[in-house]
Amino acid sequence: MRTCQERGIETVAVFSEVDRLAPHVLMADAAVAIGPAPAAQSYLVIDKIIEACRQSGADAVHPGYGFLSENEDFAEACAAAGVTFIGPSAEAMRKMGSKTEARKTVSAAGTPVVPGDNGPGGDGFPDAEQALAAARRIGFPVLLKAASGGGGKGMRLVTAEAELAPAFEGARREALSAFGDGAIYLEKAIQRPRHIEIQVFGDRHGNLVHLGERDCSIQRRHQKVVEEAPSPVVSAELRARMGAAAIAAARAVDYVGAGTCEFLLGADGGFYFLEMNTRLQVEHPVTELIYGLDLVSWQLDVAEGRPLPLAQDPLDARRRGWAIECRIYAEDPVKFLPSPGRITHLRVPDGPYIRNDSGCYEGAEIPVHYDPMISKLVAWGEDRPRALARMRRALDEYQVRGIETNLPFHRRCLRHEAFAAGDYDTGFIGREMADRGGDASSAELDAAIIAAALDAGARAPAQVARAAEGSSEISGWRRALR
Ligand code: MV4
Repeated sequence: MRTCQERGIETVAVFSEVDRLAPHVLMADAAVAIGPAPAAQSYLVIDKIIEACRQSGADAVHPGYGFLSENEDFAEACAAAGVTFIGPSAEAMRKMGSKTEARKTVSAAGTPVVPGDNGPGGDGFPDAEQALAAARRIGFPVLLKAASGGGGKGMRLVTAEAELAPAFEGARREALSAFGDGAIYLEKAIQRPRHIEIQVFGDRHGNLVHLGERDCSIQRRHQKVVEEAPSPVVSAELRARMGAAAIAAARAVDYVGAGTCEFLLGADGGFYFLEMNTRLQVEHPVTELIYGLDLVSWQLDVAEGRPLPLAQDPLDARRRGWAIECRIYAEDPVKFLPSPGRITHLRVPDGPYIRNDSGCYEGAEIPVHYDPMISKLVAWGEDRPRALARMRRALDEYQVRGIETNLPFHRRCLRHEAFAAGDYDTGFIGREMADRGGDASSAELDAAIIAAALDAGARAPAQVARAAEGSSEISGWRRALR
């Protein structure tokens, strides 16, 4: 919506009953109610979104990150209604939506995929017996994966022959209930991988470029928590090879718009295509910051039929510095359980090269119905140590009261020796951060702030008093302590 405002384009929000006062509704020029809080009765109902377009006269839809953003039926419904879907073709989404189809398509284009077996018919194994025979050929450990999967659902690690049959049945049941498709295929399990994804962009004139990688290895239960660009372990030479592999994968489906190719990077330096996300992703700001670009603006350019604003060489020349994103979740920092409720106090960090993409404000009610992410805090620096120092400072500035957040987790993670050294993989949180969520509870943090203020006051009472005098910037607790 900010990008649209800058370009002189009017915006329309859609909202459910609990989102009447959500930031996106307040920001839009107009808003249309689409039903009750459960997404299945509002944000996921294709006909309601199309009807909102008709009512408001919207000529394009930006599908965001979740909900219908990778739904090919929605893209087709938009086309049928004469509304531009800001994204790739329904056909590209369909091919990449099936993991077995994607593996087949991109490996034919020369993109390396994890060694594995899609099954006798190319779309999963009919039974555990045939899967076992394939697993013996590939070599243990193997992963059973759902053909319609993603996000780890319907995925099982199998380390020995005897485990395969029960794991196969479990994976099939889970995949069937989650995706309505029980097709299961096999991959060799890559040990301690890093999750490296490549941002790609295509236009309707056959141009395709990449915008480097993001390292998203800091995850918990397949939910990303910290992302950075570039990756601490990707050299310019590896970036060029992974970029070329991602472009080849995108070209194989005539990709148009913003997309991301996910790769596993093994400890031995080998990389393997996992899947392609056919949308702009949550973590795109880290890419925007190191390239100095607005990727939503690029999406609008492409949707309007314009060529990509920059070719590969000038893009490569723009890269500068380092960016880190911390996803701030409304959740208990130790147990990682959602913590909905009202935000009674909010102080958002600020200062040079800090960006806070937020979905909330002081007084806002965090609903139970949706993803508990309340903001994305992003910091840029000339190099990684400076980006890290800036993020640590910003995290210390961030105050949220009324709900629990994972801020203590982030404060501890960003100070962890291995993270600071760039030495981490997808198992980092489970191994290094499992014991406790963060550095302190919010009560302990309050106590520390008060102790520090008392200490500062004891050492230099005159300066503290002078600073507090008539200053609107001095916060309440400091004034109270005078
Ligand atoms: C893998 C893997 C190791 N080997 N595939 C997890 C979600 C889905 N997108 C793919 N996932 C994985 N696939 C092979 N052949 C390890 C994971 C994985 C993972 C990947 C990226 C980020 C975090 C992860 C956490 C656990 C497992």
